[in-house]
Amino acid sequence: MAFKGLTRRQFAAIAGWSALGISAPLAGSRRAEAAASSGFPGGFLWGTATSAYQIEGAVHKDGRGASIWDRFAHTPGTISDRSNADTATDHFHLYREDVQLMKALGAKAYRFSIAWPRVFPEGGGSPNPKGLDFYHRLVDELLANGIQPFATLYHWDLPLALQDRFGGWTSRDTPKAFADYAAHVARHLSDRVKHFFTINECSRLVHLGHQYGADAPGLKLSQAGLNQVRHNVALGHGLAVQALRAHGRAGTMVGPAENAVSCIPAIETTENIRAAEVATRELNAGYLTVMLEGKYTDAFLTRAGNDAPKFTQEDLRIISSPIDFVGLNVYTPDHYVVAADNERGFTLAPFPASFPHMKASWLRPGPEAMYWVPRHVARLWNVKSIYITENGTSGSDQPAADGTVYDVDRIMYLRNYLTQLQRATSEGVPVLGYFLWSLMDNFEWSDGYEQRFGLYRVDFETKRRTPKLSVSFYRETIARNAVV
Ligand code: PNW
Repeated sequence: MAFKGLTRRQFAAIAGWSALGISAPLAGSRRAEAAASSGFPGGFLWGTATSAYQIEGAVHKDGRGASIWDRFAHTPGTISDRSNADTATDHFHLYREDVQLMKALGAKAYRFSIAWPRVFPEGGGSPNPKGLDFYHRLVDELLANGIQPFATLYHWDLPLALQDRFGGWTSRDTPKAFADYAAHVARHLSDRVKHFFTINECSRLVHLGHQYGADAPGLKLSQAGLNQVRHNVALGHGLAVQALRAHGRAGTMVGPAENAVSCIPAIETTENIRAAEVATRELNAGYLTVMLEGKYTDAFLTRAGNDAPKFTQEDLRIISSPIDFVGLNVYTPDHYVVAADNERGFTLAPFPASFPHMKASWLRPGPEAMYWVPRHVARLWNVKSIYITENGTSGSDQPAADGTVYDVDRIMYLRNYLTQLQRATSEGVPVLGYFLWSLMDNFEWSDGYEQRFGLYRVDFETKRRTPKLSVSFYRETIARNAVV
């Protein structure tokens, strides 16, 4: 045959496969077909995600007001490395360079958040005339580089004035102020921003901020107080959906970006799958369930008893205002099994002490979450459009002797989660895009700068960004539209 006498390596080199890292025996036409059919759907949207307080810095620039995170981070004992995000990555000044980092990945979408205290320094009242200037510049720069902007309205940086005046999310005045802010953003940005997320992770802001005191505003409320905060946050989501519809241009699309309690079957049997699905609905009762069903589940209200939130039927109607998509942040799942003697129909299989974790001890990898969570959401609530709004991991990310950060732990993590996402899309689960958390290392809340989640390493002294090895992994994945 024609290629007789060539070694496999020479053959592969001629065929151009070695440049792709494909070894010759696998590169036959059957393999190519398999790769094509196991890739992501055409038009799948690849992106990265960040949030305002974690990257922007410039906290006193152009009339920005203080947020609850400014005060929290400056309170001794709150941040493990005693840092704050006054300058962070200085993205406020370096955004052009950062858009080029996205472009170098081949990413076509970017999820960022708008800092409410830049826009309304006092939370409400008169908007700051310069409040949206930075976002106008950022959005224009993204569009000029072929990157679609996806804006989150609230990623936890509540204007401090609202906390001091009303008690923040403990009061129904905050959801109302949030709707006014959403309306203002819609009027000014929806000519160019088509996709908005309302609130990032209602669940974490409720629990870490108001139950455990580990996030701003650092409260430890009673069960009744906590249930009311959860309800007020959901109400804020619904009011913002309505404000975006009322004030946004035609074609404005909106949804939540929720870190759903991620329930996966410990073993993929029909019974356990059902248990995990029931658990998904029940354990997200105060978040996605009420948003998508317009009611709290009976079990949720029974368990809450006298501590149940106070609400009206009108509230439920607002909370369940129709949305265009569901955004899901996917990190650590919980494993469930069915239990015959348990009337709830599901039992949590707790993590044994030996379960592995990534650099952050809370991040226990469960790649299957990337298959099961969107699948549960699509099936339980007949959701037709889903975005994975966050997924990623921190790592130690120290440069090797040659200067490269060989973050093979992150690559392993991403490869496994994306393989499960590919499993989902190939079965028709309607996931339209994926935003990797995060573009670059940033201020990781109460972990300060000790947890690095970026594809690009940031030297926080010089603000210099350098690609980690995972940049190459993600770029290849995007280019092939398939897991590498
Ligand atoms: C998200 N969990 O938080 C946030 O949206 C980001 O701001 C944050 O930087 C990122 O994930 C990494 O932490 C989460 O325990 C924190 O499953 C904890 C969990 C999930 C998300």
